[in-house]
Amino acid sequence: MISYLLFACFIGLALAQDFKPYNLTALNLFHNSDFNGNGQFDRSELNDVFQNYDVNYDGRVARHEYLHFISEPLYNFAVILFEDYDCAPPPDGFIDDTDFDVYYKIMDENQDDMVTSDEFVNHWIRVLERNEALHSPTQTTSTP
Ligand SMILES: [Ca+2]
Ligand SMILES: [Ca+2]
Ligand SMILES: [Ca+2]
Repeated sequence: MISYLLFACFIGLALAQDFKPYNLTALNLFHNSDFNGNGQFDRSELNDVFQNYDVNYDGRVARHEYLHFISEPLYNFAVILFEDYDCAPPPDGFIDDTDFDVYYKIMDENQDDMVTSDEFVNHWIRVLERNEALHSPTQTTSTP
């Protein structure tokens, strides 16, 4: 099975264009993450998304494994995203099933144990808006 990397999708989109409009970016991300095509983001698909980051196959994704895939323009955004994913207290620098359980609940707005496409999209719009300064292409360090 061909797994798509959550962030590889992001990077592909970033290279092609801005993340805006966020709703379209989030919808693209949903389609690339809905592996079984049932129109919902299943809990198991959260594992699928991160599977390819787990370079040494120990069932968890270390910070360096995750950041290894991220190139410079989005590095700072990726650092924040990793902290978001490492959400089961206490943060331990690894993303594993305990973190996925918590993160899935965060995405699941109405708490019915299923993340719909709308919930997925709304979640990612919020994430993109919250971190706009970290991924906006208008951010430059050049001086006039
Ligand atoms: Ca699905
Ligand atoms: Ca963790
Ligand atoms: Ca739900």
